[in-house]
Amino acid sequence: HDAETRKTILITGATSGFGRATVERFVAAGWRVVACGRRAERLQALVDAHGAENVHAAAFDVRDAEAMGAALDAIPDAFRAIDVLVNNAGLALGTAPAQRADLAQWRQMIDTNVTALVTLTHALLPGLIARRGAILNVSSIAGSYPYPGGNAYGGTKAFVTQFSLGLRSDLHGTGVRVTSIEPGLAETEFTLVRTGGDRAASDALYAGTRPITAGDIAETLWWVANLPPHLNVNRLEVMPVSQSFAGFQIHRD
Ligand code: NDP
Ligand code: 8X3
Repeated sequence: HDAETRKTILITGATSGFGRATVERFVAAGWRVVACGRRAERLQALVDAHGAENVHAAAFDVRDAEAMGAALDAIPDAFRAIDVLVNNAGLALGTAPAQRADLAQWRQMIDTNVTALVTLTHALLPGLIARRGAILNVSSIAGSYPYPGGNAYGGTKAFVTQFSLGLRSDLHGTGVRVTSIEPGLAETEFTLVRTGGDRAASDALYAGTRPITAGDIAETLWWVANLPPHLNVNRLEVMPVSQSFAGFQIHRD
């Protein structure tokens, strides 16, 4: 791959699930990748597997704005011209109804899925505009369809989707593309995290369902990022065939 024509992508949440699969997909196609996440040893494993000329590890907690700024400042020159930002780091915590939910978990979801996402986007926007780049935000079907126990998580993802559409309006004429990717049931570490490490609960959710895989979403992000420059996918909702809609609940006295 010619050094002058190689593109660079920054991916948050690169230590697991969608993010890690997306690192693999873009590296395989010759892109430079800035891989972000808290678990530094997992980022180092990506560097070891693909080479320091292809992957730069940026280990930081996205909720820590100072750490984020320091990590961005420390990006080596070869990786600084970021063409695509994938805002993927995120989590759900808990499935309890709002009246029994843990406020600290709500705040962690908002800090991670919303505040960190806008902070990183704000920091990278000038460069993305200069390069006519792209922003790919990982939202969720939970932002469009409420379900019991989805409360604050769904709220954060509704924000991600609407923020993405608003970015499109503001970036009108800049050539910057913005997409809200809205996956449904996908097997990653998502449910392990949501349940506080309950492997049996995670396995039970996905059992027999043929869920979306991390590779499926990596391939989707690859497709969106590599469309001809005159095309923008505004929103993209993806479900496994095994998932669909059902009705409202009705309370009777
Ligand atoms: P995983 O749990 O497998 O991956 C989540 C990633 O987010 C990890 O790499 C984790 O890295 C990173 N992350 C979480 N908190 C922080 C933090 N404070 N600072 C830095 N990085 C953080 O789940 P998925 O791959 O499924 O999730 C990726 C995105 O997809 C999320 O935004 C999720 O909401 C969304 N999504 C998931 C669906 C699913 O069913 N799986 C469906 C729809 C959307 P580390 O822990 O190393 O920091
Ligand atoms: C993850 C999908 O339906 O579990 O965002 O909330 S769902």
